[in-house]
Amino acid sequence: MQTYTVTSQLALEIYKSLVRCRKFEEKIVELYPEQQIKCPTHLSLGQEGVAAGVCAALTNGDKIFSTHRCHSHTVAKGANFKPLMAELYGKVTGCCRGKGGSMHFLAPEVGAMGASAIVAGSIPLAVGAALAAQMKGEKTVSVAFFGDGAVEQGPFHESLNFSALKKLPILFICENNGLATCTPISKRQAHGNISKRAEGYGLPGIKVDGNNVIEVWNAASGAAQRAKNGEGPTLIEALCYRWKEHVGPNYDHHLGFRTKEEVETNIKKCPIQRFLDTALEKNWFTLETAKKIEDAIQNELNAAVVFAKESPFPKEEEIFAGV
Ligand SMILES: Cc1ncc(C[n+]2csc(CCOP(=O)(O)OP(=O)(O)O)c2C)c(N)n1
Ligand SMILES: [Mg+2]
Repeated sequence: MQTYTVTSQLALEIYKSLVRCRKFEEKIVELYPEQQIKCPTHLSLGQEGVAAGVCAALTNGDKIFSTHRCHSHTVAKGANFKPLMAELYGKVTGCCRGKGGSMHFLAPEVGAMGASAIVAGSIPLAVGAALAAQMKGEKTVSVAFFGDGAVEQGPFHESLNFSALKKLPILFICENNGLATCTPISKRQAHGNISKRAEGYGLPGIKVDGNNVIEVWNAASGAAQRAKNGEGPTLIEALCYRWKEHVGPNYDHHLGFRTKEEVETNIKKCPIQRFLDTALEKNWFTLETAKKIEDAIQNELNAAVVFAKESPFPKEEEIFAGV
């Protein structure tokens, strides 16, 4: 695999992206108990390295498609906080005019084309976008984000087969957090080696450490280059860890399928802290710059919360519009 060079500018962009993902969801954890956000929210706290690493390898014209766990993907692709936060509050200023909620984020102006809560449901949409780009002769890629649970669904297999056959410009990004709801992968698949499945369909499969943002970015950069060169799709399996419960702002070790110690050990492997340590060590930027980025993002987020809370709900007469 080719190794790309990280510039200071890229490192700053990645750090900004990581912190935007993290702070957006930390804000949800803080606000959820107020019970003004009514929709269920699947948080990707701990998994941000995958979203930020992949999206850093993409251009604005590249398109991503996401899942029920779509916050970080949409934020990392460059979405404005305000319509996302308003969507969580069910407000008319939300990205789906308040009717989609947490599982249906989108920001088409930056290439975040939407999310489906049907497991594996958005993979074929990404394939369709890749086919359209190929037919139009556009030099863009399409990205399907999905979880390890989606690998057990038919659309995953059909999508890999068709994309490899047609050499479509698409990246299949599996966020393997080892869980589908509360069921570990060892109880669902005879072997959980997801990147290996690519071989059977005739495309490359790469396994990366999702806590290592640079490794994710590097693999995605190579795959995007390959796709844009007309060489076809790549499957990237990024190993990651979901810190919070399947859906909601709390921890879930009391349910008995994983221990508190396991969760704590994995939180210590935080992708953001790891990236910051590397960035400081390599002098990509200073701690002072990192703090300035964090403060600016906090202000942007606070303004989004005010915007969301002050925005009106959709009017009753538009209840059936756009659904
Ligand atoms: C077709 C379908 N079956 C079942 C569900 C219920 N469901 C929602 S999320 C989920 C688990 C998905 O696991 P995974 O794909 O690994 O994503 P993760 O939640 O770990 O990010 C299930 C079974 C659904 N939404 N769609
Ligand atoms: Mg999973």
